[in-house]
Amino acid sequence: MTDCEFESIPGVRDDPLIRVDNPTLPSGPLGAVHLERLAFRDFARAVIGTDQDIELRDFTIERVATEGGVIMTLRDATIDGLILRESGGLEGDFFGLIQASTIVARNVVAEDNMTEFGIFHVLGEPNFEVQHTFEDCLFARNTSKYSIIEVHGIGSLTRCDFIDNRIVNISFGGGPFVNFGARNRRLTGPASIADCRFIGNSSELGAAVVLPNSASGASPDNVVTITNTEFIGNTGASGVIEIGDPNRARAGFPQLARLRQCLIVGNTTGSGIHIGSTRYEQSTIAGNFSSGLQLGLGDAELVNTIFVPGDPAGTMADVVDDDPVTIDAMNSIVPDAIADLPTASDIVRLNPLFVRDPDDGGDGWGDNPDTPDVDESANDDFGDLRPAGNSPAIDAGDPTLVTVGATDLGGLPRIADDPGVPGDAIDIGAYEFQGTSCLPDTNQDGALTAADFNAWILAFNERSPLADQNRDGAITPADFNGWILNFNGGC
Ligand SMILES: [Ca+2]
Ligand SMILES: [Ca+2]
Ligand SMILES: [Ca+2]
Ligand SMILES: [Ca+2]
Repeated sequence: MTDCEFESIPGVRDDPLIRVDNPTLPSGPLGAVHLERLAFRDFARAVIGTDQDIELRDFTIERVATEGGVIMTLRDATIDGLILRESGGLEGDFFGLIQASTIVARNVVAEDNMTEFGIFHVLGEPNFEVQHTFEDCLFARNTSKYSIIEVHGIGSLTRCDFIDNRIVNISFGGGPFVNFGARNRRLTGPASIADCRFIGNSSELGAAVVLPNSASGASPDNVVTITNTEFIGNTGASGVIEIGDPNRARAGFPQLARLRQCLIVGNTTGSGIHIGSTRYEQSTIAGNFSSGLQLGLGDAELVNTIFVPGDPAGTMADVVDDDPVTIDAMNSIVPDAIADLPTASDIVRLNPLFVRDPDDGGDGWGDNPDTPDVDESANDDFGDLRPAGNSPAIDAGDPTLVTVGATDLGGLPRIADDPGVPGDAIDIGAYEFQGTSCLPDTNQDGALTAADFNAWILAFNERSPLADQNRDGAITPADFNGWILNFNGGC
């Protein structure tokens, strides 16, 4: 069926508008229901119900007020081009708006919907032979009792944005925005998330991503890889990213997640990044509020990563959970002295000198629902976490981590030498500095004058990274000679 529009005033009926049943199920041959360029507006029942595979292309569904699913198949769904708006209801019994056994979805826009079990919900028992794929999707301002996407197999999520969605479940471990796993068994398969953004979402459990598993469940292959992805201003009672559990991590599954070139800023959670065991590469983590842990449940390894512990700095319980957890760090910047971190020489304990620091305005991130008269999000500034000129992050990373031709989180060249600082390595953090530093210009006015001498003394006394003229990651009297050398060398 192609090129049709269906419009109606709202009415109540049980059957879907399009229903295709194969009476020979389950043994008979199955065909696919192929539907292309169809639009459905203003109905009060499901649009499609079938026991066969469905292939949808260029679909529009608006204001379909069913409390069950909108598109339902017992078999596989392949979707390319779907606009789904202002549809659904919160009281459907165990229905996602789109339900299938296997889902491949591309070019989806889902906005302002309400649903009990999310926008995409996979039926049935976990099957790790099956891959569910989501590419080029936008999920904005949806309200759901459980995850926006819930799959029970291998999940891959590429170029998908989740913005200002709200998950209202408060009872048990459903997840907010991507839940690759079986909710009841708390089992998860391997997953990859790349080039995605999670911004301003809120949930009772993990604020952005929940991938549960258990000691009895998953295989050692179920490492989660999150690449080139931003987590900004999300709110959750538990972690902003919630993966695994610490007991499994410590019992021989040393690495449950690898975060590569990610940005995590301005999130408010009860337990930070809540992952059994994590390797952070080339990432920038700053300005997050956590009343508990900040970096993880299990071991955390930092490589080429900037980690600025967030508020409340004075009362922050831990960076990671208790022993036997360890943190290893290489070529990383962690400005504050933190008990959990080893005093390895390759951790730079200086301010990373971002272009602009994140700032919650002093009243926290996001709008506090307990103060309806005040919008505390109005003064939120998530900053600009690229390195500024003279940043200790510049050319200080381990160059073996990236391949030539790679780009940074902003899409700019990752291999970019700053001729103004020693070395030609890549930078620490998610972004690569593209300009030229002038180290002796300590007052940052673009000129080398006598005033830079007084500015160096001030920087030295304040332990500003601008004082580190010999670029050894520490501020010592030797930097005085370093400044003179650099000044005489000019810029
Ligand atoms: Ca604020
Ligand atoms: Ca560089
Ligand atoms: Ca100057
Ligand atoms: Ca120094």
